[in-house]
Amino acid sequence: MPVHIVPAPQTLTLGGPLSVGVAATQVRTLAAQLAPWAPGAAARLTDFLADTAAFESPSTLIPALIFDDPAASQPESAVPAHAAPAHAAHAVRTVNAVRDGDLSPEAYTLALTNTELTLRAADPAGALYGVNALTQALATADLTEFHAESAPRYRVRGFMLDVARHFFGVAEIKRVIDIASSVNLNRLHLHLSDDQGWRIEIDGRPELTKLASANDVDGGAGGYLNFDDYEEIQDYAELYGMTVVPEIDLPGHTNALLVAFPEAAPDGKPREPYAGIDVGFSWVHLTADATWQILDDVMGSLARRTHGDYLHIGGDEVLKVDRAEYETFMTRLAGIVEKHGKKLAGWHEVAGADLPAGSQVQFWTQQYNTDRLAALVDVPGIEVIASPAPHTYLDLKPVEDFPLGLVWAGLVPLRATFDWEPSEAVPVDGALITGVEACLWTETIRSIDDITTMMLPRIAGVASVAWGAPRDYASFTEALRTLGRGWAARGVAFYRDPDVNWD
Ligand code: TNX
Repeated sequence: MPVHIVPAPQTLTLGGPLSVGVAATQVRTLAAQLAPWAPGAAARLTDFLADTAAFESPSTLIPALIFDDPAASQPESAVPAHAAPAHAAHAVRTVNAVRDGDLSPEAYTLALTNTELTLRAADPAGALYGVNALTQALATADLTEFHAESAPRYRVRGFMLDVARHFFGVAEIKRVIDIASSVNLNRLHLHLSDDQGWRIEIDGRPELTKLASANDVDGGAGGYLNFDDYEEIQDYAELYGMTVVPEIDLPGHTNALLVAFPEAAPDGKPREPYAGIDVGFSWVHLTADATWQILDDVMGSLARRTHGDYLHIGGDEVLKVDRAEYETFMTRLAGIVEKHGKKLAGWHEVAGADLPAGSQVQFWTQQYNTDRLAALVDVPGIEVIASPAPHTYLDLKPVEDFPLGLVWAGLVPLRATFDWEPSEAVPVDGALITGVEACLWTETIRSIDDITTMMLPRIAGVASVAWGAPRDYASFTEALRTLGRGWAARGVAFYRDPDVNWD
């Protein structure tokens, strides 16, 4: 079997049979070469070694890796040949990680021959993606010599996690970052507020977390990210090449906000915590001073504490508000985001408001409010992020009788996440599309196992489209088969989609 990698590189040239392997000491050497300029790539290699050393039968799972005593860092000549499978008794002669300014941002090349292993990248992200490819290649049965050249099609490659319907904290979010960054995604969009709960500490507005976070869809304990948590998540995400985009959903999906601040409600009346999964029943008073003082504080706090350029202001499913009043509200909110020095992202209903250059409109469904999308082509500097539900909503069931997930936009089996073209699935001029994002809403998702079951393997399909990987479904499912062995060995829950020949 030749090499199968997800997301697949645009160019993959296969050479002759491989008579060598890569020794664990050499992986450590590679990590040491990467550490000064690509710490995330180095960390991923170190984790990979620690992980695989703990496997029950490491040389079956990672056939091209020659194991040695992890405690000793010996010269490669001292690598004990008996630890290696027959075809890889000898280690490759040299390993090189090269920072190569001629490559484009986030691109990598990776070559393994009978004499050398060479990884090239211009930046830390490219190095990480090269490492992602390397760890998959080493796990391939009957690996051959190969040379891979790869660069992303879309600049924005995202994953959204809803921590509002069910709360997930630092530990779970880090696991999500591990998975998303392993398929070369570079944006983590956190849905931080909804009817059921408010999930982020805000300077000067302690009521939000004190009064409106201790609830979830099941009426459970909920929770929120404090300032330190948020910082820790951003730092971890950045190490692995991901930027956090925080979302505060406005003006709808705001029951929790109104629990904390009834003065921002259209009728000024107190609200109870909400544990159901209906949408469209809540919105803030669109013009009251109380509303705008709160929103200025919220956006200001979030802007100061967010490392990335974007704040996501939601804007979806505001079903009972007059369209013109909604657009006036969104235009004013865009001004507040701009005042606090950030760019705006919003669900596609925000098309129609006055959006500054650089704003990102996130398309999610053909079912609502698509009439203003075609006109986006006339908005200077506007960008579109493609999240069409039938292809990217990982909270939708993959098959009818699945225990988790929703079905409102149909089923999303593995193939639907891989086999689609953004410029066809989104009703805008394809030239406006700068990104693709997978979304995991958590109405029915209650644990990290639920999260990984919905992400794996389907996130690899969306990531392949975002990367612009060649459309070879057979190679894709072969790569997943190899990855699946690793998930099983690590005890990671995943869905065994019938399209993959899982072991
Ligand atoms: C639609 S997508 C929503 C969410 C739900 C999701 C469930 C979007 C912008 N709004 O409120 O959680 O469907 O799939």
